Amino acid sequence: MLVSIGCICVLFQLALCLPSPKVTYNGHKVLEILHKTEDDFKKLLSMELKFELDIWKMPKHVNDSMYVRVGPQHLEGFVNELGSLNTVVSTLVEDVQQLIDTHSSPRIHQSHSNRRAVNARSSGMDLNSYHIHESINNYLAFLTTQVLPNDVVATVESLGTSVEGRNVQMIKISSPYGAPKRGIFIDGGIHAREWIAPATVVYVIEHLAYNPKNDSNIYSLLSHFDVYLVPVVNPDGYEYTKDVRLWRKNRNTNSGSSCVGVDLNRNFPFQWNPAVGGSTNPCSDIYSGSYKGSEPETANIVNYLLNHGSEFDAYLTIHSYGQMWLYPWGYTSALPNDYLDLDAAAGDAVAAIKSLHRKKYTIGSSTNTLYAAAGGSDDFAKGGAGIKYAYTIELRDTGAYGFSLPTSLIQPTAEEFLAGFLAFAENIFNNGYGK
Ligand code: 0X9
Ligand code: ZN
Repeated sequence: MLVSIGCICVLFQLALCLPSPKVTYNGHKVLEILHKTEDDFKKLLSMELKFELDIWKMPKHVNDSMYVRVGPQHLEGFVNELGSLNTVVSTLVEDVQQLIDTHSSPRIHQSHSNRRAVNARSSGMDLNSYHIHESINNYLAFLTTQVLPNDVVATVESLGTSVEGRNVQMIKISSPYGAPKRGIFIDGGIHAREWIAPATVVYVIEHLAYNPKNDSNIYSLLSHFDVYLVPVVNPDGYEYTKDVRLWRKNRNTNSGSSCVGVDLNRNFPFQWNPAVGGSTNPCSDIYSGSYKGSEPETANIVNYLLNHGSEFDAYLTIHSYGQMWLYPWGYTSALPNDYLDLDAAAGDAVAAIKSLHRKKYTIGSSTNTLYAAAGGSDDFAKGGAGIKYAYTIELRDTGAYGFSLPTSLIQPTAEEFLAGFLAFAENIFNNGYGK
């Protein structure tokens, strides 16, 4: 009996307690596929589950390129089936694992003790590395204990927990002068593998808190708005990418399926519809969930925005990659009534981005610029929570490194985003928003 209990424990541990084995992508290729007809595109999409395709970039129209990761076990079958369609196929990435190994550094755990080198204009947080979730939360807590320059105040609030019980923390950065002010909400890390998103939010937090370059635009931002930032919306997925680098969804179990996870950016409860750019299949990377707003990580943001949306003028959700500044709607090709306001503010943002490192960001509604996908957080922020200026920002790059953006590119990517954000905030302030 004792032996069998022991066995059960071992089995239990194997199933639930041991760290998941590392997944590698040896022999996985990213193919660039050009299709000639809408019908061929539909057939291509219908192959997603059969060949376990991971779509890295959707085409905007016929003859635009689609990037697809495919494993070695499916390569031949997939390419054969493509042969029956009218497509042009070329190889974009020869070996995905090599790309990951060459360009992506592991995330680091930076404790308080190695943040000792703080001075009046820095917390000592390493802004040139990717950090694990715990380090990011510790960093937020640390900021609340600091006396910050310009009387800036940092406060932290938990928006709730994830499926696996991690705390989803939000930090508010504000200047006490002229309070109360209108808010701007920024989040990152809805998609687990987009590491540059949390890294960029951390960069923005550090710069708003300490203003290390004594930037008058930051000073003016904080005299017009309070800024609320959530660096990691999907902490379970983010942690899981330590072992499965290209994981996108959260880590919820799905009843009746052995496949794990929901795409949080298909799960938001505004015009939720798996048939529009999502999926009803739990094994899909774009699974929309079993009902709208089903996921705790979605509910954390939804509840906060429903309770506080009327205090916010803007919602910015940071993703990667593609270099785009997108506004609603994602569920339809129709445009919001006030889209010209959103377009103009995005225009100022991308102009500021370009002037820093010459990087071009595309502007437009997400359906018309990228693809239709219902249940996104941006659509919810605007349509569900009534926040006027709602955007998805797809950071660098345009595909050379994709999700494996080297650490040397964190700083330029984040600093150009910050420049864009400051120009954006100035635009909306000049249009009568904010304080
Ligand atoms: O597909 C997405 O969720 C976003 N792109 S990503 O490559 N980061 O996955 C774009 C979302 C745009 N917004 C909506 N469709 N609502
Ligand atoms: Zn994303």
